[in-house]
Amino acid sequence: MLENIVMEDKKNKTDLAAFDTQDAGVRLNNSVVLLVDDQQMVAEGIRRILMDEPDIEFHYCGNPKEAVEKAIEIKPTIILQDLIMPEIDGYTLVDEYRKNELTKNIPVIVLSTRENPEDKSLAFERGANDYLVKLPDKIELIARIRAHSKGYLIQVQRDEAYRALRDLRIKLEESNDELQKLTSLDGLTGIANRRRLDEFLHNECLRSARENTVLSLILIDIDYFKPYNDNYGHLAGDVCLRKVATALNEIVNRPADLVARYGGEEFGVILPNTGIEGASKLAETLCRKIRELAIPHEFSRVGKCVTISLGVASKVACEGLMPADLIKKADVALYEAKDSGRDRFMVAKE
Ligand code: GH3
Ligand code: MG
Ligand code: MG
Repeated sequence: MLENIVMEDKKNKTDLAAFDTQDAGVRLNNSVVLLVDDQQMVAEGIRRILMDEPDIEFHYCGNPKEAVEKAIEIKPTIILQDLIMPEIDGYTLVDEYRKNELTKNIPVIVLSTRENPEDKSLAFERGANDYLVKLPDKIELIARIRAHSKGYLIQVQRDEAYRALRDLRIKLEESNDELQKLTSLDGLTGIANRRRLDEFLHNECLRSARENTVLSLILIDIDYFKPYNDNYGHLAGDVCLRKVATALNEIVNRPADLVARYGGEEFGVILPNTGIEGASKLAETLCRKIRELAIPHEFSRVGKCVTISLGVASKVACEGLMPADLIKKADVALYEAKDSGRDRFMVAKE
């Protein structure tokens, strides 16, 4: 289990490391430009401006209808967008980029022939990130491409890192839940273990005192289990323990109840909100059902099959009653059941 978590953790670290060095336009110093403009002449002009820049990769789309598709394909870090084109205008395209999950955050520089404040203001209103007049000055264009690309890539990396972290946290929570379950289960029988029983009983005692409700505990011990082990062997003993545990767990089926392995061949059943009558009735059923499993036990002095003895204790846990008191009471009752012939239950005296 722990090994799995460590492995997962290593894998996630590797995933993050792989992300750090990822290519495909996600390198902080590289810009991938997509120019969308119906005029070949403009494309040629921009291509020449950018051709000496090794960190800038240039792509051109002359058909505005294919712009979004092209952007999804080449993953630009910046889009240079012409405004006036046949059929679709530049603003409509900006809307299209923003609507698409894969292109919505890509910065867009509008390339316009007009230089009046109204046009500039409209461009920003419609979602453009920047505005340049055609054909732009070389130094200005390159500087803006780099600045916008860098900002975009930082944002992409941050989003990715957040996502990886969130996934990691979810996996860790799942592993913790799994671990929590494992630490409260008994390895041999698969039912709750002593640790879980102690914790559960402690909480239920507190609740019982708080809410003034009655709480019952049944302690169970397999009769003549030592001769069973000695004669049939330890492995057969384990199989028998598993059968008894499974049966007890199946019979006690209220969600609020707990069945746990208390020790070697001893079990505990905690019954919140259950009085002595209900607990006695259940103890009787448990005793009968285990007898009816008819697990052969030639060496029992009670009969020819495996049986159990049970001690029942019940109490409103008003202040002062500790889990140990309830256990002690149930234990005394259990030994009375043993003393008076086994294969039966006894109720603790008040
Ligand atoms: P009683 O009717 O008085 O309860 O007699 P008993 O023989 O059941 O009681 P005792 O406490 O003397 O023996 C309990 C035996 O349970 C001892 C041990 O061999 C067996 N035991 C305890 N834990 C395990 C286990 O995990 N696996 C197996 N196979 N046996 C176990
Ligand atoms: Mg015992
Ligand atoms: Mg026993």
